[in-house]
Amino acid sequence: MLTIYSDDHHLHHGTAELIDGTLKPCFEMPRRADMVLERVRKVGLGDIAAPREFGLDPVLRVHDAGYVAFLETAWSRWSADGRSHDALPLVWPVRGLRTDRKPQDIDGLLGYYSFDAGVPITAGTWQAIRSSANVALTALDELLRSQRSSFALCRPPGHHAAADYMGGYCYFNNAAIAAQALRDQGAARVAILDVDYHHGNGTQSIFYQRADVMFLSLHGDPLVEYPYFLGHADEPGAGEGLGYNHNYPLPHGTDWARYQQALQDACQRIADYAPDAIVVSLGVDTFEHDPISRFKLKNDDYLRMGELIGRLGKPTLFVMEGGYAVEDIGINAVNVLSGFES
Ligand code: Q9C
Ligand code: ZN
Repeated sequence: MLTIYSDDHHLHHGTAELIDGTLKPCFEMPRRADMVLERVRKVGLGDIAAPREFGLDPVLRVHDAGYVAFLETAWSRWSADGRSHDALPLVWPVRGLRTDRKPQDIDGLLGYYSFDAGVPITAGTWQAIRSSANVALTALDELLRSQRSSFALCRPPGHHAAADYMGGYCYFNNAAIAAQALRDQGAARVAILDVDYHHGNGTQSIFYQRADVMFLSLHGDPLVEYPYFLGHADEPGAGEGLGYNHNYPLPHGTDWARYQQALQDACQRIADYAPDAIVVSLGVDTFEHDPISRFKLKNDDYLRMGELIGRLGKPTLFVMEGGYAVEDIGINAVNVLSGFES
C-alpha cells in the first residue's frame, strides 16, 4: 500500500494542553507521525511519496471561507501583540450568547471558530494543516489510480473539525475534504468509517444532511467521553441525510469482542449502501494503553480490524486521525493496513 507523507507536520508543535486541571505537554505531538512512518518503513508496507499541492479549492468545498481566512491569519494577528506563546481560545458563545456579531479581535475569533481549547495555533500551524489536507488529497488521487487502497499519513488529525470550527487537535477535516473530493470526481456514494476512539463530530456535522456521504462512527459513549456534545445513537441524520448517519457509542472498557460486533454491524451497513469508495478515519486511540482513552484493544486486534474492512472489497482511503500511545501507534496503525491487505 502506498503511503503519502510530508515532514511539514513538524511545523505544528503545540506546547501544552489543559488536562486534569493542569498544563501538560500536548499529547498530539510530531513524534506520533514519525513513529507511524518508521513502522511503514520497517514492515515494508509499500512506497512512501510526498504530497502534491491542491490549493484551497478542495478545502473550501468543505470549510467556511471565513474560517479558512481566520486560520490563515490567526498566528500573525495573535503574535502582532508581541505574544510568542501558542494562540489558544478561552471563551465560547454558548446558550444565549450571540454569534450573529463576529468579534474583530483575535482573542474573540479564537473562541468564535472553536469548540474547545485543544487547538494551539503556532507559527507553523497554517502550513502544517494545509500540508495535511494535501496529504489526504494526494492519497485520494493515488487511490483512484490503484482502485484498491492508499494511506494518508495526516498530521494534524481532522475529524473533530467542522465546517467552521476547530477543536480536539483538529483544524482542517482531512477525511471530509477527501470524501467531498471523491464526490466531485465522480463517485456517487462515499462511506466514511470513523474508528478513532472519539466521536467524529466534525465529520458528522459536515455530512449530516446528506445521503451521498454516509457517516459511521464507533467511539466512547459521549455521556462519559469527549467530545460529550455529539455522537449518541439517536443521531440518524436529517432531511435528505436521514438514515445516513450511524453512531455506535461504546462503554469504557470495550474490548475487541465487544468492538468487533459494532464494527461488523457498521460494515454490513456499508455493504448495503454500496459506496463507490470508503474513507476510513483511522485513529488508534482505542488501544489498551492509550494515555487519554478507555478502550482495551490490543496490538493484534488491529490486524482483525483491517481484515474486516478489507472484506468489503471497496477502494479504501485510510486517513490518520488520533492515537497517543506513541510507542505503539505505528504498530497499531500499520497493523490495520496490513490486515486490510491480507
Ligand atoms: N480526558 C483526536 O483523537 N481531550 N482528538 C480529551 C481526555 C481532547 C482527541 C480529554 C481529545 C481530542 C483526533
Ligand atoms: Zn481520538
